[in-house]
Amino acid sequence: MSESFFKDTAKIPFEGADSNNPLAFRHYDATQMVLGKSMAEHLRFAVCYWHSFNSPGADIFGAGTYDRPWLTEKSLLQARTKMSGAFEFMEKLGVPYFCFHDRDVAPEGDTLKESNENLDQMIGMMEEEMARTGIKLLWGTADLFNHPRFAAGAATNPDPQVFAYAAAQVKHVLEITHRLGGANYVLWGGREGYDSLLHTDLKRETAQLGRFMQLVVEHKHKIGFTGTILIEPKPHEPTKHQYDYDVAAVYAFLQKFDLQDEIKLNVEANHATLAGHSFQHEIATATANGLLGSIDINRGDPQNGWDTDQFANSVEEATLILLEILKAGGLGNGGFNFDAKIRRQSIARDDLFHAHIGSMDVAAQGLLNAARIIEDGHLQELLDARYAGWQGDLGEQMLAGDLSLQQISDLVHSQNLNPEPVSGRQEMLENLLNRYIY
Ligand code: XUL
Ligand code: CO
Repeated sequence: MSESFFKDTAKIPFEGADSNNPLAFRHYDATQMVLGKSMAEHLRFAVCYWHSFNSPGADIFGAGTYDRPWLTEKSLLQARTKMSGAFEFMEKLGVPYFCFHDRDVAPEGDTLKESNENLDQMIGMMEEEMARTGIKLLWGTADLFNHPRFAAGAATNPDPQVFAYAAAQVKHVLEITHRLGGANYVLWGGREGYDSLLHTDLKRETAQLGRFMQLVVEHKHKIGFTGTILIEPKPHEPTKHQYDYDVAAVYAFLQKFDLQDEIKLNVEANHATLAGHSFQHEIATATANGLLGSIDINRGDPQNGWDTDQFANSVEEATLILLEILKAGGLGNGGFNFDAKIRRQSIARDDLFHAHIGSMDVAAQGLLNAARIIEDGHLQELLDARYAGWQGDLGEQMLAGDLSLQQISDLVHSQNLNPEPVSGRQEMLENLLNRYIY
């Protein structure tokens, strides 16, 4: 390994809730067992390459602010310095996984062939770093949104050559993800949407997107990749409207193209709130349909409406999402990817550590709280009691399709059914939830 970049920070220890050391975990103890699995196995944290190592800290009004010496030029030399910094960071943080786009790790060349050659060189180094540290790949993905050729979309571009170029790019990154033993492959519809319907054939573009997804799935099987293909819904930004709007829209899309058994979802917190949903809602909708694959953990800002991608810091939200995840039996192949960026003024090298430590602790608190809720079983008992009527003959027969609308109507009249309203008890339940949140 080359010269240390994060030399002032040592390996982050677990010190427990009483610790005053800001560079220690207070709740995330990788080896602590919770409901029969270690915290590390439940949470499967992944550091994201793009926000943490590729972003210079620029915003639309100003230049980069971060101390990232590997971003001064686009060269393989700098890509190597960046990669050793990235693995040093991940090793010191103690995360088991990472995620990357092709263009995060190697500079784009003048042709796709040249870009692939650059990438292959960096994947060689990545394999060595993965072997040295034991850190694994949660998912790989292709950047189909940065280059001007993708301004009008990748798969949904009006020019079939752009579709073909994007397909060739995804083929290569899917194969690399397979070679690295990646657990998943993510498709985020970066610019798969529109800015104006005046120049957009929506029907044609969504058909293009469906065919593109089918091609990816076909190739996955051809090469024997056993990871999961994931779509990451987002309602807008960068385009005015993205076709993968939210979990429900993607579910309909998957069914239309007969992909519901092939593709799952990577659900992101700030994308959920951009769509007018809570993160909990999006995860619950995904688990209800057997579609939860992985999550991108972050948060928006309640006072403004864009994708601020801040580090998650709400214990209550973490508790609610972990409750959904635990009830669904866990994330399986998925994990918690930090699709989050430190603020533009956070220019000290250790700010990256503080950001990740905080969110990892919050997720650990959420896990412990959710496990207590499940072990107590009280919330579940109240939920079961609310629907208990459906266990009776009437409920079962109606759902099983044994009764027609005529028969149901006859039954209501003959038995003189006159159901009484019952309290929903929302405030009592909210108070109960708060008793588990530490
Ligand atoms: C953008 C976003 C992406 C995907 C990967 O909002 O979330 O970083 O996670 O392409
Ligand atoms: Co994301």
